Amino acid sequence: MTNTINAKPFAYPLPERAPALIIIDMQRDFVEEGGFGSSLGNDVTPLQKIIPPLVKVLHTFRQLGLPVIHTREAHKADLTDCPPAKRLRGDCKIRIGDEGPMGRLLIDGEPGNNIVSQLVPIEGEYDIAKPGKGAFYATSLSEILQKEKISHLIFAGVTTEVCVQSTMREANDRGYECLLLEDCTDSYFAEFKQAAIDMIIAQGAIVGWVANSAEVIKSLEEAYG
Ligand code: C5J
Repeated sequence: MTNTINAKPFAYPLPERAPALIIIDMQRDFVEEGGFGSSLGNDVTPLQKIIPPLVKVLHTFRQLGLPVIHTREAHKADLTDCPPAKRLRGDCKIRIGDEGPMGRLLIDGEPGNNIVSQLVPIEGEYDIAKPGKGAFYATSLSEILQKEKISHLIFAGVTTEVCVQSTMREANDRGYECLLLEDCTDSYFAEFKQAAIDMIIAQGAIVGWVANSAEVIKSLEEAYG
């Protein structure tokens, strides 16, 4: 019998070679006070509720020895990879590259650019710094997925309608079977999260599937444990 995950809009088939977990931008810049998210005027605290379920999913991937990829939205210190159009957009108190309470905003290597302590990558996991919203643009993600022979991607992270959805759409266009963990992704705007989820699963999973982390953990343990 083929293993599946109970998902929306219908069951997500699990491949023989296990899926990878791709955790988008769970960096302090987006989920802690004083980072890029709060510089845009957002309340970042609601996003922190996804950390406990995501820790459980990450633990399952690690226990089962399955691939894990972390991304960070990060620019070079000299900002040569940050188009002025991106840096100047937004009604910000401080902008990308400016000094904030956690170092320079969205700059690789600054304290605010670190993944939150509960989800820090360990040896053997990929940690991709990405200058765009989508994780395929100007990164080695395609090469990593091809090298690891990965066909299925399980998504988590922030924010649902920006970097998560951009990357899911890029992955979907490249032929990957994508599933979003509903309780392990969040937005500063609850209605945007819901709209992104609705768009992803519309028209018979036009971009991919959505499932709860408990269902995903149960199915992964059955299939690969
Ligand atoms: C944003 C992201 N929202 N990681 N970045 O600017 O979604």
